[in-house]
Amino acid sequence: MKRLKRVAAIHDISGFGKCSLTVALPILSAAGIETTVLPTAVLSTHTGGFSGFTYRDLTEDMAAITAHWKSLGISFDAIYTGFLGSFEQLDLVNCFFDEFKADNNTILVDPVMADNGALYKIFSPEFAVGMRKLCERADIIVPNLTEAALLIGEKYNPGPYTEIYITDILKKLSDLGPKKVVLTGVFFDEDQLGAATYDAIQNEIAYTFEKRIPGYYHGTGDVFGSALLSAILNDFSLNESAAIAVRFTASSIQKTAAAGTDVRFGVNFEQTLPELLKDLRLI
Ligand code: PXL
Repeated sequence: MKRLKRVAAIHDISGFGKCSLTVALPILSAAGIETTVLPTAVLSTHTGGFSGFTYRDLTEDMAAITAHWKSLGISFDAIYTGFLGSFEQLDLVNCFFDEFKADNNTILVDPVMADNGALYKIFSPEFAVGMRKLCERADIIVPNLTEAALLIGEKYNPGPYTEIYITDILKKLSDLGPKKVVLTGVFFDEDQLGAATYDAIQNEIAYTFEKRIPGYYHGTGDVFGSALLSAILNDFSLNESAAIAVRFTASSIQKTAAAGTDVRFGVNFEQTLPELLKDLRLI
């Protein structure tokens, strides 16, 4: 029996409204990956559409948690960062990379900060600059098109896109540092939606699409990122991993839409996990 691969997942815990650690932990665990969690904040709900949410910033705990893990001599096969709760946390995550980055592990940064052409209300434009610095150190980044525009300092384009446009964005994102880029929210026509991947070492661009389901479902970026990392750590190539993650996310949204669930509540990834495990050839 081989040892389990281990991920450090650095995201918030939003108690209600499935996203961040409440999806990363179950998805990665189901995919046979040991998941160590470094919570960045504890909220009663995510910030996308609920008013009056509570917010406990855990910035003060992060350095001590990092130091304790270092003292234990543990290592990680991947470091997966998502929603960061404060500007200072960008520096703390940089320090985490200093401590735990190795030649044989992968840093995956999901630069969670914006969607639909706008920065999330709780973030300042300086946060986007700091997030760019974090992306420079990543092996893989997973921005949506709004985040991509902020990272490369271009105006947001709402689409539909062309291959020429997407190729340009992918290459500019990779020029920041990461050798692998997965761009989400890509579509060439209104009926489909998916992701584009760029592997700068192989000089390979690939696309993967599923039928678009109307509506804006919260937490889908985290469902996608967690499934992507699950596939990468199960030794699938970048474009195979993106295809698996697009399928998993679309199928989770489809079940949620069929049930008529409030789009703020998160998607039904739970009953889609068997499909993911089949795609990963784990069952
Ligand atoms: O899914 C991204 C995300 C994660 N965590 C929190 C959020 C959001 C998006 O709005 O508010 C707290």
